[in-house]
Amino acid sequence: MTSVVNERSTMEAFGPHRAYASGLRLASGVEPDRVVNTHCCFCGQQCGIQLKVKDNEVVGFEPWTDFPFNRGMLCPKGVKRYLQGAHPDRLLRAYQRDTTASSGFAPLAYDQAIHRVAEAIGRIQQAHGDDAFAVLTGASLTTEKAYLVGKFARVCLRTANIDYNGRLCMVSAAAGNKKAFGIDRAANPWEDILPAEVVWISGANVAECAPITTEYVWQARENGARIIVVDPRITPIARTCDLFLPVKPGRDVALFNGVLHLMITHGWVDETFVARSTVGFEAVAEHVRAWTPARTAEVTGVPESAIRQAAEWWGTAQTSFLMHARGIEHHSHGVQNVLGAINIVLASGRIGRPGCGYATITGQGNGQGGREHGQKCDQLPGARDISNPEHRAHVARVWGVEPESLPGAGVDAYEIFRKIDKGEIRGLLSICFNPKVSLPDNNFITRALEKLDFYVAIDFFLNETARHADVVLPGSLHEEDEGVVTQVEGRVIKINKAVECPGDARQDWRIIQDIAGALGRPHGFTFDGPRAIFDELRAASQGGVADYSGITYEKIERQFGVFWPCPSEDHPGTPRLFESGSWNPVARGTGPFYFPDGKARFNVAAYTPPAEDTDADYPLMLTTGRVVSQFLSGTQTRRIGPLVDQYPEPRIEMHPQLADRLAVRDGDWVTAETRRGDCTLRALVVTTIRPDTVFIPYHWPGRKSANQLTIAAQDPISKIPEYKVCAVRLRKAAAAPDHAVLEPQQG
Ligand SMILES: Nc1nc2c(c(=O)[nH]1)N[C@H]1C(S)=C(S)[C@@H](COP(=O)(O)OP(=O)(O)OC[C@H]3O[C@@H](n4cnc5c(=O)[nH]c(N)nc54)[C@H](O)[C@@H]3O)O[C@H]1N2
Ligand SMILES: Nc1nc2c(c(=O)[nH]1)N[C@H]1C(S)=C(S)[C@@H](COP(=O)(O)OP(=O)(O)OC[C@H]3O[C@@H](n4cnc5c(=O)[nH]c(N)nc54)[C@H](O)[C@@H]3O)O[C@H]1N2
Ligand code: SF4
Ligand SMILES: [Mo]
Repeated sequence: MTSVVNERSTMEAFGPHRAYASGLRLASGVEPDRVVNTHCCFCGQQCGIQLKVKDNEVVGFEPWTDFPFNRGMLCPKGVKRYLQGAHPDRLLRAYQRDTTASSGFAPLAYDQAIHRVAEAIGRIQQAHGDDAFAVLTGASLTTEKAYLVGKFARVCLRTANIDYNGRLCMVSAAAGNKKAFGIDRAANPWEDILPAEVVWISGANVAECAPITTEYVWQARENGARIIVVDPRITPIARTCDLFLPVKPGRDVALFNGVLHLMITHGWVDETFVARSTVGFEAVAEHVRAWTPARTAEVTGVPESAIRQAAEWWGTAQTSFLMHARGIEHHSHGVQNVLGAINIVLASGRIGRPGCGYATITGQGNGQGGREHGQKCDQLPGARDISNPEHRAHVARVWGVEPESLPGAGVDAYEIFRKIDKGEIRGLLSICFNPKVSLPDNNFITRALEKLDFYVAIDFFLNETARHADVVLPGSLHEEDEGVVTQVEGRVIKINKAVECPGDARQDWRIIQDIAGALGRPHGFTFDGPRAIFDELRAASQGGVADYSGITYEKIERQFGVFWPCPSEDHPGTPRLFESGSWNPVARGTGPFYFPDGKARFNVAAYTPPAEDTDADYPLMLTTGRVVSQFLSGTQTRRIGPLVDQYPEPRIEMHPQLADRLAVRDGDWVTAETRRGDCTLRALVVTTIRPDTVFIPYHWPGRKSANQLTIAAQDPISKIPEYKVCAVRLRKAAAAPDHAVLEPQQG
């Protein structure tokens, strides 16, 4: 099914967006009734923002200068985020699939829709078993919602098959951090960036994707720090760095191993720290012996002199901060890349002190909190392990069920689609996820969606995946509910409600509870609001690594957030992990790391080439990612006119040398082709990318979707997809593609 609920209003969003933006009811200068302190609904920076509200409508914003992380600063998305609520595409009713209706959907009373969902779940589970119904969720949800959906899957549906969109995002970093430190959280608050002598940034387009972090990096530079950036593209942050390493996509672990090799040969390893606080160094030292500068340069494509310079700056610094993001994590060996990064941090001994830090940059708004409390297929609240009997017993006690009744680990989000394809999973509930756009090789995802016996989607817009649904339930916008999220530093903060849900739309947690009620299994799903859910979550997380038990809504307001772990109400929270003496529920040895002996682990980080390397047929590397004005699958930001204006359509970024070889000029139509599919877009010719690599942002659906091209290879440990490298070939397109007709003129 390709039609949409509201064809005309969708056209308004994608077509004449300038008219939409200027014809808005929300003219600036409207006097608000009140102002609500809350946070931006988009990325993991979770900037503090004040929403101006008039008559149950968000009409604008003001900077919230007191909030310490961003001190009033916002990026273009934060400035325009208030516009989405009034969009005519907002789902105000429930709908059901109806092939006789011109839109493909017919409205349905909310209660009837809930009963249809419950009836379908019952029917599918009875015929095919509990695991035949799967749940896909998202890390833009508040922690309360994420917790509730995890509990709903395990206790109400009794299905093992729940997973979330953080599978596409944070899982390589999480797996690497757990292997090395026993905990998965940014090790330091961002203020620790400021006194660092060296800031190392690998695979993170900081200025476009973590915009506030740029300010911290620049302040460190003002203080004299040297900035090292590793990326196949000279991103905006790289334009102001001291050393740029233009790595070939998919080779970062080789680079880290090469740096460690030089640290060892030059005596730049902190041997006291290594001996006292770590285990496993010898095996890693042995492994990196082979990573000579010459071999490292050959594999990574980075000049040997630059590798030596980076190793020297890193090796001899007194303070430092290393950060990375999806550029090194979105790989079939993403966990190895992360372990390679952690190895050079541990060898330096610079962690757990002011100015000495390490972090993976969280992506989604609640990318951190959303991966701690049970929407991951192998996890229970408190970052507990679903296959650990003690962990199961604790959570079962809080939930008032028998531990044996809890299902075991399910499969990852992509595997859920493979099981749908094979007919093993017959029904699906999705909330806060748009896999038809965001999963790799997405023509396969589309085919799988059409095989489902029953699919229900909960969203506030009819996203591209939801267009395949049998029932669509109208969920809540960020500003229509309260709850906590955990931002990039590990700081738990509070989203405050600004307006009521319009029409038949409901807060997501109510919808989940309504389904549980209609299934006749309301036990544990009768909360009267997020606060009550949070109180149970605190108990469920108590004693776990991600211990939230001492966090209260009031304490968050008082302290501008509370860093977890926070084991009791009189505990202030833990801004900096791995400080000696800090509270730690796991370590019983002398060190501060989250293993029983208190020591961190070095892990051998092995290099393997990308799953699909270049060859004569597909001679170039394709990498994908983001632009500043668009967010994820674009469901929200493609409906905000001024953001669409900034970057109206995806383009294929390529170097002039490559463009010359193809006889392509900037703005020409170019077809990119991989073994999965093809995609025709305009060229963006820039000198800031490796000549052997092309880049496409992925925020668009259909024939403009980069994920028609990407490969569904996954990391064997984290199961993250390899979005950041596959083999591609390009040719100048003979004609403009069909989708060009609907597009605004360039310029
Ligand atoms: N504007 C905007 N901001 C966002 C988002 C958004 O959609 N739009 N999404 C949020 C989310 S969920 C996430 S996960 C983060 C993502 O934040 P980032 O990870 O910073 O963003 P990406 O564009 O995915 O990729 C980062 C960089 O990796 C580089 N890269 C590609 N391949 C490699 C490689 O093999 N090695 C190295 N070293 N670098 C490589 C790319 O050139 C790119 O500059 O952003 C968050 N913030
Ligand atoms: N090629 C390529 N693909 C990628 C990536 C890449 O770099 N390259 N990056 C990957 C990464 S890091 C990520 S995080 C994923 C993201 O991929 P997705 O999670 O699929 O993308 P979103 O756009 O966040 O989709 C979330 C949906 O949730 C809805 N939503 C948001 N907030 C709420 C809420 O509070 N309640 C409800 N009910 N719905 C809500 C939105 O309207 C949207 O429809 O994409 C991945 N895909
Ligand atoms: S998108 Fe991220 S950086 Fe931009 S305002 Fe929102 S939270 Fe801040
Ligand atoms: Mo992400």
